[in-house]
Parts: sequence; C-alpha cells; structure tokens
Amino acid sequence: MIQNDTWHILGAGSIGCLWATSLCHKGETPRLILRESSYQQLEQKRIPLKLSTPDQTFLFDVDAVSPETIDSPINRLIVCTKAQDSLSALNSVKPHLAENSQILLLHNGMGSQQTIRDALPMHRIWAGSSTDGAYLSAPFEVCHAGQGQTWIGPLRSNEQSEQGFHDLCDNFRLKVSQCDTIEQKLWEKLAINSCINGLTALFNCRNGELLDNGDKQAWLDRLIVETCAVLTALDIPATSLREKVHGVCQSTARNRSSTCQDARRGRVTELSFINGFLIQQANTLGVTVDGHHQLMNQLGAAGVR
Ligand code: KPL
Repeated sequence: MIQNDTWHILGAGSIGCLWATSLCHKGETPRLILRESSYQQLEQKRIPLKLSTPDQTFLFDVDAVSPETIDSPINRLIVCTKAQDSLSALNSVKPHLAENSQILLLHNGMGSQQTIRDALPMHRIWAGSSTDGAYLSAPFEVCHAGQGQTWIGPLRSNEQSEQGFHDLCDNFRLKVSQCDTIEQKLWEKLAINSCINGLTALFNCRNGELLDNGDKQAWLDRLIVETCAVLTALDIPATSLREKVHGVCQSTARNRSSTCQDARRGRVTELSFINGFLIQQANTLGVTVDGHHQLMNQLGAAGVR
C-alpha cells in the first residue's frame, strides 16, 4: 500500500539510486519513477537495488513506476535527473503532483532549479547541493565511494526551512543538513565545478591531472580568478576559491569529473548549467570571463555539448 508520505524518486542514475537505497536503509519505502521506455523493459516492476560502500553492501527491493503507471498522488518527490532533463522529467509527472507537494531538486549546476521554481508556483520547491561521491557500477547498483555533505533548502525566500523536509535529516546514512541560503551553497559548488569539469572534459583527464602540468594549471587558475570576480559581484564570499578548487583536484585526483565521463560517453553534459550559467550571469553583471568563453568554444569545437 502506498502511503501519503511516500518518497518518489525521479531518475535512476547514481544519485537517484544512492537516495533510494539510503531511504530504504532508513526504513522508508521509496518508489522509483523510470522513463516509460526503461520501465517497459523491466520484467519485474519491483527492482533489486544494490548499495556498496567501502565496507558494506546492502540490497533493497523498491517499486518501480513510470509516469503512465503512477496510481496515487505524489506528495514528496526527489528529482535526480541531469540538469538538462529535470524540467521535462518533472512535466511528465506533473499531473500526479499533489497540491502543495514537496519537491527536492538534486542536480548539478544552476538555472534549471530557478526555471522549475517559477514553473511550479503551487509546490514547495527545494534544492540540494551535495559533495557525495557516487557512481553506478551496473544499472541499479550504486557505489557510495565518498561520504560527503548535502545541504538542502527552500528556493523561495518566504519559505522557512522548518517546513517539511526535516525528517530527511534524522537517522539517515547520508549527511543532510538544512540551510536557508541554498542559492549560496549552489553557487559555491557551481564555482568549483565551473573551474574543474569543463577543463577535465577538454583534456580528457582525471581531476588530479589539472595540477600536473603548467599549461593546464595556468588555465585552471585563470578560470578561478574569473569565477572569483563573478562571486564577488554577487556578494558571495570568494576567498580561498583557489585553495578549494586545488583541494578538490587533490582529494578527487583519481576521479573523472561527471562532465568528463559524460563527454567520453558522447552524452550531453551539464556544462550549459555550469559554465553556461556562470557566463550568463557574468554578462548581466558586466564581468569579463574570457577564459570561460574560450573553454566553452573549444569544447564546442571538440563536439562536447
Ligand atoms: O562535482 C564534481 C563532478 O564531478 O561533477 C567534482 C567535484 C569535480 C568531483 O569530480
């Protein structure tokens, strides 16, 4: 029986599977919403999900549904699709959203959250920014490689963080905290991603390799300086961005960024919502970001979208 407060998870990539399994671990019974085409290919409409951490493996069964087969109102939804897919994915389930439902958007970059907030005025839209490291080793099998921190908060300034999502944070294997300045957290992550992700895609390299060579590092540092100028114009603290970016390159040295992985697979990347968003904001603010322009142009010429 589906409960009124059942969490629905839209998207079964690494973050969708990480959140679905972590909710199961907490004793919840989330439902996974799959694209119609993926759903039709499933023999069983109950999917075994696997969560691996460096020390343990967990198995959980969850119900799968598709936008066509959802049979009860959705009160609580977590959107885990890529930034570029989130609005259309949400539109596909919109007829099933209960009035005043709670929606948490967990994707990289910025711009799509604000579009969704404006498109769904009757719903409580929250956004999250996370440093968890997770990847799929096979469909529905997620490895939680690096325990991080997730910040969640309302996208509308008149909504207080006490409303709604507090029960997510308690007794949860993921470290989730609420904050009333989520846009600032989103900017802080975007600032780091805008310096690392596109460059790793261009050079097809691991994060740590951006520091291995003078030319790459010079370009990285140029992006950092420009990103700092945008943050400063927005009144967002930009001090120590260089230390933070270099720190992430070092602590994730062996990883390929999400953008580099998408580019290697020929998939559309989230760069329009990372560097694209940064460039758009810089234009509005009158800040020059030639290094970011050059990066996007070279990626475009290399066929990375
Ligand atoms: O968030 C990341 C990503 O890959 O999108 C970083 C921090 C760059 C880690 O790889």
